[in-house]
Amino acid sequence: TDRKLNLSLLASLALCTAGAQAASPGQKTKKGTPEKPNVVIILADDLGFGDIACNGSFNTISTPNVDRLAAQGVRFANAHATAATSTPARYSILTGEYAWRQPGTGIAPGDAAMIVTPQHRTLPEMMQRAGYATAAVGKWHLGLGDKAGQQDWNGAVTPGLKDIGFDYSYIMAATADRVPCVYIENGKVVGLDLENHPEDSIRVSYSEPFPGEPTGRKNPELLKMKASHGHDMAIVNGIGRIGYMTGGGDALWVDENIADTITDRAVRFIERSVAAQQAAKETGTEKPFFLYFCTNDIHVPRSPHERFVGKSGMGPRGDAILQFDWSVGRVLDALDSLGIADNTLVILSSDNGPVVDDGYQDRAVELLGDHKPWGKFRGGKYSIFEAGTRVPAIARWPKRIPAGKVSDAAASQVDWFASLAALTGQALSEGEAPDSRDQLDVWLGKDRKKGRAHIVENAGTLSITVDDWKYIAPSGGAAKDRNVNIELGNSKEPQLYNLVEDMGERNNLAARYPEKVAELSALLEQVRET
Ligand code: NG6
Ligand code: CA
Repeated sequence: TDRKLNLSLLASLALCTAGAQAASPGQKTKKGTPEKPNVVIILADDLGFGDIACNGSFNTISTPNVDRLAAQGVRFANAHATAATSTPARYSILTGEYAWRQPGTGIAPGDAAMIVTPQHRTLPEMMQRAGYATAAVGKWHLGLGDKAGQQDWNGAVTPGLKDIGFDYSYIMAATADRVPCVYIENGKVVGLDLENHPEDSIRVSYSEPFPGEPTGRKNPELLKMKASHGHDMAIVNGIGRIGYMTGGGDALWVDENIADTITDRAVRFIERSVAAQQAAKETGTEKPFFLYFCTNDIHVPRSPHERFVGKSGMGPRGDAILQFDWSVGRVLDALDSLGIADNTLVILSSDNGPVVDDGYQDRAVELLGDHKPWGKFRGGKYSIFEAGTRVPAIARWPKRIPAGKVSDAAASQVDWFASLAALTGQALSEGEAPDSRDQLDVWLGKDRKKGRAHIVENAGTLSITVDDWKYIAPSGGAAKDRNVNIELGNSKEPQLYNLVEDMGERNNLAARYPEKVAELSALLEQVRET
């Protein structure tokens, strides 16, 4: 029977991976044309499953806006990023492909060349095909330009986001802890005035310090927040960063204002899009909009605006969660006041799981108290254990999604591409979004039990989960990252967990159920090879 099961599993896998998939007809209106709601993705950074109140943390954190979204939509209990760090997780969202298929998709430096390139077929391009106006705002972390280290930060940073499907972009190149510490709007650094201040010319290096410039390593006395590990190169705004830079002048960001600045740009894009829709109504040419809004919160360095400081009782990490929630509230309020909330699909999630000390002395560990960023799961950011990729996820579309439901369906961010294609009636061509599946029923909260056939997670190794069972492939990596105090889940032995009986992944059942291990490792091999 095991062999039979094995074969039927493989057969069903073959079925669901066979060739290019035709998009399902999607949501049809009575006239038979697909519905095209506005779509807003809000992607948090490093926000853990347990970091939002509605996921069971009401006693330790307050996230009223996120909770409101959940109460008006469907909240996912088993949704996953495809990877336990940012760059690969975001790669999968935008390309519909598992990042582990492509070399060079690990955590990117701030001077990386584009990782999602103009050659890729991307989610925003597909949305443009469907007639959407598209924008990316906030954290990017997928590289810019076509040569690493060769970007012209003082001129046009190109190729850039407009070449992969975003009509408008207002981004941070990588992360807040990586240089260059400037905003880039449509390929140009914002606020750089080289005519009057040629000395502000920006230079960036990830190998050599610039002579005469202070660094976190040499000049700790200049720091307002000290590093706990790494983050000892350039000093910008009194904070040590990864990588060296000089110049920037007034274009340099102030960490305390990042949430305000980027949330503002997100809201302005929504307002502009709605104004354009109204103007185009007469001619019947109005475009829905697609906004990919990536917050900087709650990534390090956590430096929330002073109005959040001290408000969570957990120090900057908790305060940054409050700030994230505020950003969510501003977007929701904008949708309400423009009268478009009812026909806007909002999907909220996080790029990977939580980390407490990620390299700065911000007292996150000391002040954590009873708060459990990872919920009931083991591990965290960087880990192949569940907390690495099991992330908060909420979808709201009042017109179509039932309110206040919880979904246990197996869901993955890699499916946003094919599901949104199905929604908007776009066929996917051969090789487009190869790992993405039409899981629209899951993301619209109709299927709240089953979901996709399997979940593949990616950290130092790969894991695959089918129904109750999770298999982690053996690997030689470290069992624990001592700097961040996270169990990475690597082991030279195969691991098998029953996530229903043991969601904390404590009892490795691999030795007891060798057939299950064989079945799941064969399935993982099959996924690897397709
Ligand atoms: C690590 C950084 C960490 C964070 C992470 C990327 C050090 C010591 N640690 O290398 O602070 O920036 O990269 O996080 O430099 S992610 O969420 O963008 O993937
Ligand atoms: Ca992240």
